Amino acid sequence: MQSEIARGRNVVVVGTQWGDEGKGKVVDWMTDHAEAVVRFQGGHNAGHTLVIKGVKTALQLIPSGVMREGVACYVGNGVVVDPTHLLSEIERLEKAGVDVRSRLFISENCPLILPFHVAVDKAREALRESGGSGKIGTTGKGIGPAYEDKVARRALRVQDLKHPERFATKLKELLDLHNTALAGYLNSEALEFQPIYDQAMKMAEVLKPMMADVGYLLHKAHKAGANILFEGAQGTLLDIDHGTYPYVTSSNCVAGNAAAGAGVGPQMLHYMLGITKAYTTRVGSGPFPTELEWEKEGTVGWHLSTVGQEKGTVTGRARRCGWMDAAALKRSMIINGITGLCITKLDVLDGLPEIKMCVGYKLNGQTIDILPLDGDEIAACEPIYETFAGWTETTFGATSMESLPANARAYLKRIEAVIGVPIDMVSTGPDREHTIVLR
Ligand code: 2SA
Ligand code: MG
Repeated sequence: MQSEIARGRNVVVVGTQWGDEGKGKVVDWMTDHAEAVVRFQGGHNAGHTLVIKGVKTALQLIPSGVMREGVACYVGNGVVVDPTHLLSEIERLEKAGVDVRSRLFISENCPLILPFHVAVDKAREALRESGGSGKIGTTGKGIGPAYEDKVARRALRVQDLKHPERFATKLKELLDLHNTALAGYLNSEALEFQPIYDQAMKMAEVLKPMMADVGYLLHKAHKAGANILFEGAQGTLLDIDHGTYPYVTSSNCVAGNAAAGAGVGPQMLHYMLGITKAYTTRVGSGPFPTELEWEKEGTVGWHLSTVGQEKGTVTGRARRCGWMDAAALKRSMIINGITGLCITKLDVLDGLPEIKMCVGYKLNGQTIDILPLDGDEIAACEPIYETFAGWTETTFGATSMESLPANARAYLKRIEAVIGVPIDMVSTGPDREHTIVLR
């Protein structure tokens, strides 16, 4: 919340569904009152779209605070960094006139994503598909394999770029390991050491001025009174522990990880802002109880997909669409300890004759009121819906609750009642100005 930030509270912004809830817009909007924005997990699999005065900017690795002059941007240790991608994102922003390097700080502890991670990610997906187990539908950016190396304690990290010999030794070992898999059961090509090494050393020179002890810098900024925003990527249902495993990403997307992934103590997290789309989308495979038919013209799903422009920011893949799932959100509220909600893309529901919200499920003849933990059970869940009358008026760009149609207000009230968390903010369009602030 902007007012929370104004009162000197640090805010953690997390997605409460399967990502693409509109976190980027909200973070950008809140940076009006923040001095720092920090990413704490994920990598350039994230796609945060910002629209400022009608101009669209897509960010992947760089925190959404970068679009506000003077805001410091931190990439915490929990983020996996592809240096090639990072440099191209910096260049793209600089070409658009945004000053990046002087205020971007990258943790020396970030694990690196290197070319073999991308090769392994893609080859594994191909194998899963041909093997019949079905692919995860990853973004193909090497995220999973990079996190695996981190957990296996053999990752190359940003700090290794400062030590050419150490980098070479570790790279040789790691490349050997991955090449064995690539040229073996992954039916792919082995990669060569020299080009990867040379490229990394070239990039090291450019990255060195941005390498930092991010946790300590954040601690000092906090002590000096700075307001800090922790910017989550993906969403709670894609969390490696709490999501719809194995159809998840490889990091913890929940608010609790903001501290560990940024390198600060949990006492620095004051307000957990959950971002929730007024309906649900999911990109990639995996169970999705409220999914509608969305590829057929004229259907409600088609409406959500086209009016909502539901396409992956990174991969351009069409996102699957469905009704809001308040029973899944309930779990999200609990795991994240959500203080307040921001409902986004309400305007996409404009013009639908009726709107549905899932409030529980039928599973094996029983009624349950929260998303189960077992993926197969989630897939077997039959949603129990409440139905609401829609509205014909436009809500696009609304800036006050009073200006919303009564039916839209009733829908929002019911969301609060079912999931037990107050709505503190509503986003009614992609621009900074398209925002209703309630607290
Ligand atoms: P990965 O690449 O290993 O993280 O993929 C694993 C699963 O996580 C999902 N995932 C995402 N879901 C929604 N949005 C994401 N970012 C992009 C966007 C995605 C895109 O903002 O649109 O452009 O396709 C994101 N990143 C990862 C992914 O679909 C897999 O289900
Ligand atoms: Mg996105």
